[in-house]
Amino acid sequence: MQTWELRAEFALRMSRMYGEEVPAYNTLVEVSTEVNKDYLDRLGHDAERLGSIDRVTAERHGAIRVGTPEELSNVARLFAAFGMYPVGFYDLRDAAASSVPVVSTAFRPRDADELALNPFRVFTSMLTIDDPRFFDKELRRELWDFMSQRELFGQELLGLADQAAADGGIEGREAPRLLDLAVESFVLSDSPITESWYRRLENISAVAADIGGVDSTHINHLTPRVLDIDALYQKMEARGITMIDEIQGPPRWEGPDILLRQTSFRALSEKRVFEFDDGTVGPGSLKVRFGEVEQRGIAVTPAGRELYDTMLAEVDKRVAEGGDTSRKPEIALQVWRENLPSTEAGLAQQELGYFTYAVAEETDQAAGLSLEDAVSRGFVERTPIVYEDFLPKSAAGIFQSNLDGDGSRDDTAAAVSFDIHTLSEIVGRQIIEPTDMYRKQQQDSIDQVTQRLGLDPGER
Ligand code: OOG
Ligand code: NI
Repeated sequence: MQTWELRAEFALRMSRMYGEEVPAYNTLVEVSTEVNKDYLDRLGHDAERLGSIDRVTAERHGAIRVGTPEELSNVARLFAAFGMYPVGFYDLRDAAASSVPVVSTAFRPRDADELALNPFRVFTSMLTIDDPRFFDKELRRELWDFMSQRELFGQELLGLADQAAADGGIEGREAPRLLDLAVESFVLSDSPITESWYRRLENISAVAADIGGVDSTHINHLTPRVLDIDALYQKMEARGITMIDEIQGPPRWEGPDILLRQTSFRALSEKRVFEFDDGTVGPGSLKVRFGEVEQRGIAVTPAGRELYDTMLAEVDKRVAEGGDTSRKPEIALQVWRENLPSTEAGLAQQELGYFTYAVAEETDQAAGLSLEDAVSRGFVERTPIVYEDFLPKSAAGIFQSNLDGDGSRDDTAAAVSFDIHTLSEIVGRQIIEPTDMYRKQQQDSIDQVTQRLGLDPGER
């Protein structure tokens, strides 16, 4: 099996496993498929502007959480077997109002053709044990002790993964073995959780307890992609599944969708086994795993991203001034209309969004034209580049909306600093800055059409 086939099969098996563990996930997938089909029926060919219906229907992202640099570097070894590499750095410690002591990256395919074959990605967070804002000296020592005793991925699995990564695939019976072991490592464990230890961590942060309070890791959620998240939201509520209050990210509006919109349903109670202080072992329950859905839009340039962040801040400001949070979608719509171009052409011309360009008509009449003129005269076709990554503020919102308590954070202590470089060292590979990839993809396509049609290279 080639790398991409392994990735597709891994995504499929993870989906099957998670559907057995959390049946509400299957409902979400069912409704998503319905929504996508309706959307396609309604819009026809235009529905596939941001990805073919086959890709979108199969598309998932997962989320996992690990505890130490060593565990994170093993995740990187494992996912390399599936052609998934670290992209983007997210520091959720400050993005969240409640206590979320993690830094994250996403493992995903990097090239457009690999994404088209199968775009499976996994948002991966690592506990920041040494951050004194969350954990005091004693607890840091205990956390390190606890973590050093557990093994999330066995040597056989890592060995097979290394081999698959080095060879660009794996032969014969080693493929199902690799996949079995890989999926198994994300199954919810039924070994007893030490209750007092779990609760101690939970008082500080539910996320810390989910990571450091148990002796294995598990998939936290798997997220299908929909083409119309508002329709999905309504359909889920109509089925009696309560969604979180808001859709994270950009609002619904009539112009081009940028970046990423996400929503989720609250974590469900799941049976777990506990070991209590008196030595007895018995059943209990935890609420940590939830269902999430996403709608992807156009990737934005650094200027576009700055505008997005400014618009979000402006929305928050106006909502706070008005004092009525239920008006947020309406206010956001207003802010979007005031600030964002209402067409793809506008996004491209103001260099706010990323696009690829292709020759639509072989002609010598395009010689000497600017790229924009060649587009408007129909010689060149412009296609949006889909945003393949995540948003820290939305991610924090997703984490947060699923926590029962806020936990605690001592803001007087100094943070331990992390950035894309320190996390790259931990991961054992250079984490790529998403913008670098989008920019290159756009530029390569511009260079190609410019050369083929003899456009004026100096003019946009
Ligand atoms: C990850 C939360 C972030 C997203 O889609 O932004 C996330 C987690 O809960 O572990 O999945
Ligand atoms: Ni997610």
